[in-house]
Amino acid sequence: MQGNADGSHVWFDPLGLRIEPGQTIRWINLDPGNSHTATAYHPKNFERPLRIPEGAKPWNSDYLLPNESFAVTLTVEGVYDFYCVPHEHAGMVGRIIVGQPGTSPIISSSSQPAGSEPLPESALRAFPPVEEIMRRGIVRPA
Ligand SMILES: [Cu+2]
Repeated sequence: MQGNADGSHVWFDPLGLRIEPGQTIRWINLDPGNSHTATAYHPKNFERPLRIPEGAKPWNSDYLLPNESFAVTLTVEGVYDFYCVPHEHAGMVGRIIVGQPGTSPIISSSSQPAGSEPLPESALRAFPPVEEIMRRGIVRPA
């Protein structure tokens, strides 16, 4: 988690990452001036659309102060999209692929659960393409 000095720009770095099943991801807030979250898109997190594999456990780091960190171990294969609660509209989102992308909700473009708040355009634009993550393994912000 990163941000510039006046807080006008915030981001995840890397914003796309490919891992093997069973590996652990750790987010560290390296932004000295802001709190951030790493929150899975899942109905259990504020009734957001499902954008992690069926059967995978959602996570929500809650607010991390500077230098705090949060980790999850991901075992179910597929594509996981996550966001920062206060900065989703600033496009602060990220994507992890565990193993093969398979038939994840974002791939099969299943319909939105009723009552869920759709993603803002700024967030949708920020996800690196699945093919790019598969090809490069890691995608850093431009
Ligand atoms: Cu943030």
